[in-house]
Order: sequence, then C-alpha cells, then structure tokens
Amino acid sequence: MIWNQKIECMSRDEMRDLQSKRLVALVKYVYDRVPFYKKKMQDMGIEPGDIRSIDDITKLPFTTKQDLRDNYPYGLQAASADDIVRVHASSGTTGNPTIVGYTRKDLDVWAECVSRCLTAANMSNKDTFSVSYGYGLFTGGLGLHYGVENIGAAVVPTSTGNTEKHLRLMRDLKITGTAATPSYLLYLAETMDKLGIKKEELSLKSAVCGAEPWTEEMRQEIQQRLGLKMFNIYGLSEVVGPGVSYECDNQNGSHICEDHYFPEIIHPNTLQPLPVGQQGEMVFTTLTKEGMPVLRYRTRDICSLMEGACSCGRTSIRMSSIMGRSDDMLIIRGINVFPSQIESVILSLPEFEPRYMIVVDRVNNLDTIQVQVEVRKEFYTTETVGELTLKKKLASKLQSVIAIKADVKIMAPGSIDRYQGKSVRVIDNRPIKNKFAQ
Ligand code: DLL
Repeated sequence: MIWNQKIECMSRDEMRDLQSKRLVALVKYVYDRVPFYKKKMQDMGIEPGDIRSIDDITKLPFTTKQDLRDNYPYGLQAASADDIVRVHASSGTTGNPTIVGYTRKDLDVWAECVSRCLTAANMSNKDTFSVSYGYGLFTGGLGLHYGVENIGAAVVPTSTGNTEKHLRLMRDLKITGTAATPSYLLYLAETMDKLGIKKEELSLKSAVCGAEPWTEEMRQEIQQRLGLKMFNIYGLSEVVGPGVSYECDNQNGSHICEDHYFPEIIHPNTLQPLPVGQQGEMVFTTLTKEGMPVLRYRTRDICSLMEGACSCGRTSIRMSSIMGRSDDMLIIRGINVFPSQIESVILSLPEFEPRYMIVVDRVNNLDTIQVQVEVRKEFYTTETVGELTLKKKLASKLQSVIAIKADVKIMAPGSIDRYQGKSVRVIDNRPIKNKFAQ
C-alpha cells in the first residue's frame, strides 16, 4: 500500500522540477526572514536570484547544530511567532538546547510524512497502534501520534516505561503495530519471557523503529521473537522529527520524503558533495518548512544514498542505515548524550577529579552507561557508606542533566589511565558504534 501515490511514485524529472521550484522559493523566504541566512549568503557573495534550480543547492551555506545553539532560542525561526503552534526541543549539551517551532502547515506535512511511513509498514485505518516513544519535547511520541491518527488507525499513546501494562494492552486491545526504539522492543521481548507471554497471544504485525542505530542481526532477532515485521523510520528534530525517511516491505534502504527534505551526502571533513552510493555525512535542506527551515543541515549521520526504483513502486531516493556519527554524540536508548555533558557535571562537583571514563555497553539488549570517575584524595574513602554517598550524589546530578540513569563507579585517585596525546574518554562496547571513525 502507498499513502501518496502521486508523490511517492513521481518520475525523477517531475521530482527534480518540484524540488527546484521549492528550493527557489525557500531561499527567497529565508533570505527575507532570517538575518542569519541573509548574512551567510551575503558573506558568500550570493543572493536568492543565483539559485535557479536544485542543482544550485551546493552554492548555499551549511547549517550546524552549533548555529542553532548560537541563535537560541528563536534566532533561526522564519515564521512569525503568531504562526507557531508547537515547539519541540532536542537535548542540550552543556549549552543551549535546540528549539524548533512548527506552524500548522509544518505539522500537516509532518503527519503526511509519518502517514507515508506507516502505510509502507502495512498499517491502515483497520489497525490499532501503540506509540512507545516518549511524549514531550522529544519528537518521537507526538510525531508518530499524529501520523497514526492521520491514517485513521487507533492510536494508543503508551509512551515510555510501564512495559507490563503496555503488554497487557497489546494483548487485550489486539494492538497490531507499535513504534519504539529497537532496544525497547528487545526489552519488551524479555519482559514477555519473564511474564510467560507468548508472541502468539499478541496480534503484532509491524513495528516502526528508529531514533537510534540498529543492525540487521537485531532486526532478525526482534522479528523472530515478537513475530512481526520491523520497518526503519529515520528523522531528527532539527529537520522535523521522525518521518524524514522510512522503509517499505523490501526492507532495503529508507525512502526519503524528498519532496520536503532534500538529501545530500558530503565528506565530513572536506564538506564536498559525494556521488550517490558513497558513504559520507547526510545533509538535509527542508524544502517546505515554514517555522524553522534549514539550509543544508549537517546531520553528522554517516550513511549513503541509494538510487533506482524500488520494486514496491516508490521512485524516491533511499538512504542506507546509519553507520555511525561524525561527531562524538552517543545515542543511549534513543537519547542523545554528549560526553561533554557528563564532564561538566563531574567538574561541577568538588569531590571529583576531572578524570573519568564513560563505558557504554549493551546488556540484555539494553544500552547501559557507566561513568567511572576518580575521587579527589581528600574525599577518597574505602568505607562503603562514604562511597555510596558520593555515588548517589553524582548519579542523581547526572540523571538530571542527561535524562538517563548512569551507573557511577568510584575510582581511587590516580587509577584512571592518563594519556599523553588525545585522551580516550569513551569506550563504546556496543555492536554498532555511534561514532564516525575518522
Ligand atoms: O530521534 C527523531 C526520531 C524519533 C526518529 C523516533 C525516529 C523515531 P533526535 O532526538 O533529534 O530525533 O535524534 C536524531 O537520532 O541524527 C540519528 O543519529 C539518530 N536516529 C534517528 N533515527 C534513526 C534511525 C529523533 N532510524 C538522531 N537509525 C539522528 C539510526 C537514527 N539512527
């Protein structure tokens, strides 16, 4: 089934024309409304008239997460405040979070893209669908929610946590589809084993998974354990949220909603565009966004583009799965964590040395994070009570900043490896590293 036959199966030439028309309008729109882009373009010696087709996109400036932070909160917003109807925010590092405002039309486009994804995952108005992404500033929960309603399926907004209740609802409401991080689905499978619930007691057909990288091995295991088919959904809050691209029944690359989000692959160091098929950093331009459009936003996600019609009938360009990230952001259970956030917490407490090691692992299919940190001599104690107090203090402060629970391991003074050159602060033992090996 295809949600929007006209767009999803459009000829390549027609799509190029549509993208060109939209890019020309977008560039004029941001030049007139966002001083940041006007200045960037002026500095590069270009003006809106120089952009005549989608092929001119490489003349335009890039946008980075840092640009969004530097212009916190609304510096890159193009629509007037009166027209903004929703605001999401992505996790901040030590600095400002990134704020994204949406107009009514932006929300409609978002629901349209998520509808394409859900339809590709064989969901329709006959289905009951639970959304296990967090509802809140994170775009996962509400992003999926309105897509499910838009296709006429019944949405069950379970959100995160409360897995036993979710399982009971899955069984009793005959839920046929769910959206979750892959690691949550594995956790769900484990909980079923613990409670003695068999997959045959559930009616699950499809799962729409994203927000973190996952392997084919993980897909096979989840599909087998839950008796469903797993479909990738990709997206990022700065561009819109989930629904930038999605998998079809062929599970061979994710179809990009390229009438709204124009993809390019660049070399992360030289910033030069790379040919289709080559691996590099994904860059998106939001062709139709009103609230906070972005020109050539550097996602830091490493993947490649795949051309050629898919046997599902869709003609849109596809992207491979994400191989890693070109920066050092860790994604732990779908939540973005920056080592710098952890460092700043450690540095804010007088009891600790700025010597630490972050160990990320996957235990029983769930991401874990351990922060090993050296205690200053004057605070060091081998007494259990004293150690526990230190542990608790750091753990609770960390949780309030990174929004997930970290296991704190108190280390004796001088016990963490010292490095002469660049220090190693993160050990990621998971099967997929979220870091681009440069
Ligand atoms: O994670 C939006 C989302 C929610 C996507 C629910 C899919 C499902 P952010 O919190 O801004 O937004 O994080 C965006 O997460 O740049 C990727 O590194 C990673 N990511 C998102 N989807 C996938 C995926 C949401 N399907 C960052 N595969 C992105 C691999 C993904 N990584």
